[in-house]
Amino acid sequence: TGNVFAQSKDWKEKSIENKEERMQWWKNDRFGMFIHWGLYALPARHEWVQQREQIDHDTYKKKYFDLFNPDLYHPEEWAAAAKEAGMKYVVLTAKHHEGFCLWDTKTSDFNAAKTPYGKDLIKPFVEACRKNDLKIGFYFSVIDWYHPDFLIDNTHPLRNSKDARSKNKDKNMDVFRKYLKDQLRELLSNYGKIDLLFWDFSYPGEDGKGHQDWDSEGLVKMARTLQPNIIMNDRLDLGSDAWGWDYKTPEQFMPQTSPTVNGVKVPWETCQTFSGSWGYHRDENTWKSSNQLIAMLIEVVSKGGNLLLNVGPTARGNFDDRAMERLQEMGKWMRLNSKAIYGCTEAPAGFNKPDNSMLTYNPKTNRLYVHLLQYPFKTLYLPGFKGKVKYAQFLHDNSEIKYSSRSSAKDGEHMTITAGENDLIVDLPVVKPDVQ
Ligand code: JFZ
Repeated sequence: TGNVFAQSKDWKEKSIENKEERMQWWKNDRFGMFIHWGLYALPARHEWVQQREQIDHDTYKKKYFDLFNPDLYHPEEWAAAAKEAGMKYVVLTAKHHEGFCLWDTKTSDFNAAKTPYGKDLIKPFVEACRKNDLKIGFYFSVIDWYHPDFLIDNTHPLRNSKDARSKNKDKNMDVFRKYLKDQLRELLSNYGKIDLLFWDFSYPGEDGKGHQDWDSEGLVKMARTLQPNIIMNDRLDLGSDAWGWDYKTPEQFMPQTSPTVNGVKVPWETCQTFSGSWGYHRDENTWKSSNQLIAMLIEVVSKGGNLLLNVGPTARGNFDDRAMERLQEMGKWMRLNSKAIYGCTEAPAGFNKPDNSMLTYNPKTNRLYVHLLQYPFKTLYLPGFKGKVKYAQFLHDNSEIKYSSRSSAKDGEHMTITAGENDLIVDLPVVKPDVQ
């Protein structure tokens, strides 16, 4: 059976039509975990270390591939940590720019099964996520420093080698494009349902690479064919073509307001790190505090976006304590406050936020959440409040909070309060409840 008309439709058209529906879970869930894991966990000084230090492939392989043996790799622990933090999806680097594949691929020997570890790392990861009801995403780098047909440009470890550059003329990017497709086919055929693809990344221009170099259109078409409901980010250089991506991914960057394309707000996600680099970095001393990370999550949702927060597992395969501590703190906050995150988005136009606060809003339940970044003394003003309030309460214990508005106050009430005509006046306890 099936709708013959629908089946005969152009895949691009179908992909645009289904977008709203396939994006539902993602727009609801709001909070996911990014995992950057590869050979760069061994040097432990940034995932671009091979490029930064201009290390040739053989040296890189001898030092790191030949020693890769993550004896503490238990993806159930990763999944449990994500779940406890309140995250709903996990995106793992199946392959980063270094070209090392975490799965047992037929396309290359530069993969986990050929290291001393000797096994596919993706399969147990996928199983652990499914067991924990986490949606599954693969990050896939179209930049590949390992493949011999990848034309050397400025993103490459050998960018300054005249000898290496001179070999560009003998390279065939057709072979490379086929390689990408063969890898994608494996990833999207051998591990069951995959919910999300994070493409990374295009840099069109002189000495750059863009959609023609990757055959982005062919990649998207293949993904849609193998996994009809998969959702994808926007890093394949497909411009504003609506079939080419589902959401925007500003990088370690908090937009002032929701990003737009042709004047229309689009789904967006900011990916962020704990400490700056994405791969495990032993000596980085720039870790954000748990409170900063919680505020970041609130801010993202208050602007209608998603947060993909990154962990870089160590070369042994575990999350280090600094990461675990932050995930646990976020989980603690989420246990009491996740209602103000899941299913929420920015407040409707006309709702102004009080000083030192952020607003999130659930359009289904029609609830407005006021996040007090700094607890005010006794009185909270919601200026020019447009809504009608039925009830106000704290989120952590559902205890009632009294409120009034000037228009409802009788003469003489609120004598000492100077409030605008429609301001909502909320009476908070002087002592801040002892929760985050
Ligand atoms: C890329 C990677 O190079 C990096 O290692 C990490 O994986 C990150 C998530 O993605 O970095 C980017 C990609 C895109 C932009 C900036 C950094 N961008 O569009 O500005």
